[in-house]
Amino acid sequence: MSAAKAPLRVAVTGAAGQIGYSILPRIAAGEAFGKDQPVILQLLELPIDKVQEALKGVAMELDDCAFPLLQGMVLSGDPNVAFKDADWVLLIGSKPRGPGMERADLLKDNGRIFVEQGKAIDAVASDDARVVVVGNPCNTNCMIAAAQATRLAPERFTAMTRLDQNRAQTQLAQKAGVPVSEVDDIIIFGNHSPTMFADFTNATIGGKPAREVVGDDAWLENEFLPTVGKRGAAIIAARGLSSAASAANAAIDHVRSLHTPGDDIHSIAVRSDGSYGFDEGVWASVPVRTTAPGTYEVVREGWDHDEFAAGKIAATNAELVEERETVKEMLG
Ligand code: NAX
Repeated sequence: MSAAKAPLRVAVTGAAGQIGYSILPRIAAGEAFGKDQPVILQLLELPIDKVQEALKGVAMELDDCAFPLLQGMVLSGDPNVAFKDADWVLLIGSKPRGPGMERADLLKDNGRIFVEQGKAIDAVASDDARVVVVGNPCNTNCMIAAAQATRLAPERFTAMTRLDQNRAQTQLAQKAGVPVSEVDDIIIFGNHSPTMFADFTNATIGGKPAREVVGDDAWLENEFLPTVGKRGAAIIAARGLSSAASAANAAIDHVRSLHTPGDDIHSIAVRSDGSYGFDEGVWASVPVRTTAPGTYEVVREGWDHDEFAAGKIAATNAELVEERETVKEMLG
């Protein structure tokens, strides 16, 4: 029998929030890192008594699940404690956009959180740490955190667009009347915002071009794209709360895909090297393949873009460049 694996230290911020509540039991059950990989959860929440008390309640429930892989928990209001020696850091916690709040204000408010947390990652996380940003605006927050953590290569910082990919996959499957497993190569390009481009032009359904199977370009351009891009708002309108179970599920998919080398191609926002026309240095979603646990390569072959697709990519790139400009004082 092989020796038991050493536990991975997994830090999660916003651990008493909606997504935290959905994701923690799944990590502890082995869904992200494997059924033979023990974990220690290092949970960060705001240093406010009521919130820390709620975090204790979450930890009590995790205890009550008696997960064999859960080898310990650290609860803290201090990122320098929660990120200590962390192998993976999931940055989920951030401030929600309030009524009447401008996107630029949200960028700046949340940007400050990611400056502080990026510094703490730089100071105390494992040399081999991987950082996944879910808290919005996640692409630019990821850029801010990476800018502070110069000890770690920026390629170790990724942001989540997997929920958008999953949403797009289901919309195409439902339109074609096939199971989701028939839909392949649907990749999100650009920002996690309504400007994202869910690239139906290269997707396939049952091995055939999605465009050919759907046979309705007007639907793809005028209904499919806005449905995927504005799905978060539609969930809020219907549920009265933002997506949580599906967001946690997508974060599990993101981490599992990034932790598991293989031929699968998935959407992740990574530091742009200029591929697909994105400005170098913004965090843009592109197709990636995992080459070693936590390490990816951008897939460059196979995704050709016509004029329509190139226009969509240019628009989402322009938004990412503008966001970078808005937070430029946080990047030093
Ligand atoms: P909640 O408001 O339920 O939970 C957020 C938690 O973060 C709260 O418990 C809060 O106390 C905590 N928090 C705030 N500032 C913190 C800090 N500085 N350090 C540690 N904890 C802090 O939000 P939830 O629904 O869990 O969503 C979390 C984030 O995910 C939001 O920013 C949201 O916009 C973002 N999302 C991102 C998605 C994506 O696809 N990338 C989709 C889902 C979600 O909307």
